[in-house]
Amino acid sequence: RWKSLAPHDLASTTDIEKSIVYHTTYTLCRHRYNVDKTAMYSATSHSVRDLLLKEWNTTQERLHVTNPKRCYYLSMEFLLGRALDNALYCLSTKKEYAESVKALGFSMEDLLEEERDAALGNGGLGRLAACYVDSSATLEYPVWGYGLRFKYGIFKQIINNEGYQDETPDYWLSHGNPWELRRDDIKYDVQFYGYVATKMNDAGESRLSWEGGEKMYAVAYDMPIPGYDTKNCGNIRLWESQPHNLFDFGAFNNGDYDKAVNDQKRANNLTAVLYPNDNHDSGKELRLKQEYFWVSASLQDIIRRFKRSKRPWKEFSDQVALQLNDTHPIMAIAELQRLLVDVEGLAWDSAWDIVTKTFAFTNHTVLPEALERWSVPLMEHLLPRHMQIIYDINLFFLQKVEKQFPGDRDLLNQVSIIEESQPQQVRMAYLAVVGSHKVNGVAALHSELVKKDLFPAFIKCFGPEKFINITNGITPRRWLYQANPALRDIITETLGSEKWVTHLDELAQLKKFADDKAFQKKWMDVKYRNKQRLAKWISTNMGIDVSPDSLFDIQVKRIHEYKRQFLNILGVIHRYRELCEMNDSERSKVTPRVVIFGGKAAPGYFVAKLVIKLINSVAKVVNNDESIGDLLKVVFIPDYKVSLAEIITPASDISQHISTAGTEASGTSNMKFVLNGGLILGTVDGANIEIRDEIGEENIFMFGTLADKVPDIRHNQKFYGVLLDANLQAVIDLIESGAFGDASIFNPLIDTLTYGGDYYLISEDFDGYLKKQTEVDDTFRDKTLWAKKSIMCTAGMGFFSSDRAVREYADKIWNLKPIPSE
Ligand code: 26V
Repeated sequence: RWKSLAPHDLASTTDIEKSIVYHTTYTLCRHRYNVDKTAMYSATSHSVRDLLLKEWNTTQERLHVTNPKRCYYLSMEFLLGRALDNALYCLSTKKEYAESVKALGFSMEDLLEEERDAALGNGGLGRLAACYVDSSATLEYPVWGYGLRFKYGIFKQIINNEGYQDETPDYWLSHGNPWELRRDDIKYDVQFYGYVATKMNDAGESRLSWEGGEKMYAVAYDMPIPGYDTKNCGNIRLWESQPHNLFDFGAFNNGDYDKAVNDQKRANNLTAVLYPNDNHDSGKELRLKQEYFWVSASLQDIIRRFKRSKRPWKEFSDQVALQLNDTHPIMAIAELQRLLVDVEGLAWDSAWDIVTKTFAFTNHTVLPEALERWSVPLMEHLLPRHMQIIYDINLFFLQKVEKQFPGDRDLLNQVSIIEESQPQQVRMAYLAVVGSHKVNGVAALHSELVKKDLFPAFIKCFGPEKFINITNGITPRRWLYQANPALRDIITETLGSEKWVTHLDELAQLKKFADDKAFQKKWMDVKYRNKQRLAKWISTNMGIDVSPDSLFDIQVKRIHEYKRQFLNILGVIHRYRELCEMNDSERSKVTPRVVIFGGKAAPGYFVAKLVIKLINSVAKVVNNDESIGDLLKVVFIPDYKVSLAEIITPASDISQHISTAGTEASGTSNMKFVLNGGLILGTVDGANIEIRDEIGEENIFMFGTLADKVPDIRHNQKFYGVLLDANLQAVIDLIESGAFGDASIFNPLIDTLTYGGDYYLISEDFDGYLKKQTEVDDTFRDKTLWAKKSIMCTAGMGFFSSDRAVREYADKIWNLKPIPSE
């Protein structure tokens, strides 16, 4: 009976229209005269969600029956962006929905713009997680993401009249969220504070037990993740904190109303906001609470599922793989050990064997300030039993090391999970290495630095095989198919099929058209239209007119000193200086340029915020200098986010990825730009290196100090000071002359070049940077050559699909097989 009543597929446009009207009436309770764009977006999304939930259910049923090994991707951040367009493509029903929406009096393009970004992440790390769940769903791997349902995502950035960044909260759920499903029946207790007691278990043995303290509920919200060209549907389960006692009646009756709602307030705060730091640890108690809350709820959920299979504990790691996305979920290692020993009654060694076979750790940064450390007193206070467990993990590990390398006290200090500082600190990355069976970096160079600079002593203990590389990837669905429909269509037309969408290596076939004049023209026409689209956005939203005939030079990413947006804007000032000194005939030979910036600075990162101010001050002067006209424009696009990236990425001629060598672990926007036929101006860092190897060094502009030379240069600067490059000195002089407004405000920024050394090597790399920029200008004037390079860029990007990356994780770490949907 159930089978015959199963919901149907919305095969015809009439069915779709009916379903949309159904949702306006019964989900939104709107009369047909009262349906605006927002309501129509919502009803359409609910209709599409129905289709997804159907796939979700059949996927879960299939997994329930086959009960395969599953992988859980533990990530504090999932930077998903918008869902509707992606879902329509995955369900291959965009055309039908667009027609239906049109028949009801709306345009699909308008509706897509109504959706708020799900911005539950800071930058690359969170967006990577989003790409990986997309690929897992598409490849039919049984993978779920686990994270937190923040009420406020990454803040909204506003550029105020003075050109500074202001932040406002991102209350992304204000109009409801059709893409999530609250599961009131999936709810766990999470405990904090309290003390450790000795108790007898049923077998009469004494066990340590965590007692007292505070409890909160974790309630599950599911977000279906559609796969492309498959009936498989993935899932992200996000936890929301809720008060344990909805209301303290005792306190209320005593007239203490504040206390009565206290629990509620504390619980509501816990998952309220995403920490907006990127690559910087803040060490705040609330953050540690978030981390533990999330891993505790996730592990309870995972263990409940495992127990349903009635298998013995020793088979846990045959059934479960847990991937730790950076150090943020590392408490899961201590928590699983606690659950197995204290609650399930396993012996320490058997439990530890399970733990280390289950976890694997991805490191995403070597910057020391980004590596999490938690003070021992804080951890003892918040998680007393876990602190004991970490001490024991450390003790047993150090005993093993001592046995292996007797008397090597230096080595013991180097690998100790506890740092002997005042107060002592728990080094979370060390706990991750000791508690995992594999540790991976995210690009070839980075994985080498992880071994050489972060964990050299651990190589001695564990051998090198534990440390591997899996180069990042991006999903071609969102970052080409969806963001660049015009390019998608000519690729499909040229290759004769859409196979490339799930087999990105197919793009290599474009190489044979790289010299084809007609194809080049088509190709560059698409680029031009994408530049027009961005120019229109800039004009409409910012009132700045830029010409799509200019070279579009784009740097969009979080604002951070190591990413060197400062170098970029100093280069812009140099260009402006040169233009000012040219006569008309010289100017007529100049390649016109639009330099576009975008990205958020962490609210407490003073120097990064000053870089934004400098960019906007320079933009104001340059853009209003009539003698310069179209030869140079500077634009800072406010509130850079995933949905804006989808417009920006297809529109670059050049994008800049110019971190000091050895600092950018991988970068992923570099891949997105090149996939869309944009060339890179970059340093020999992160994934730039592998991109060069894949597309050919003649198709990328590279400059700058190599990573292995950086430490010596820094060392020498400390001794001899920094002698600024002459062109850089002239640029600084211009800023200090007041050419861009009150110069004194920029002093702290300029000081970073000289006082205590130029840590990010801006002066050292300045000359090489300017020379490459000149080469870019010259090359861009040769339209045929540029078109060829642009085609070769896209054609060489097969390797950087997140499909390839996820397969590598599944084969080298998770030991996971796809579960076909048909
Ligand atoms: C650390 C912390 C410390 C606690 C407060 C919040 C917070 C947030 C983020 C981080 C570490 C972030 C590391 C990170 O985002 N790495 C980036 O990962 C990308 C994906 O692998 C990679 O492409 C970027 O190069 C890398 O910077």
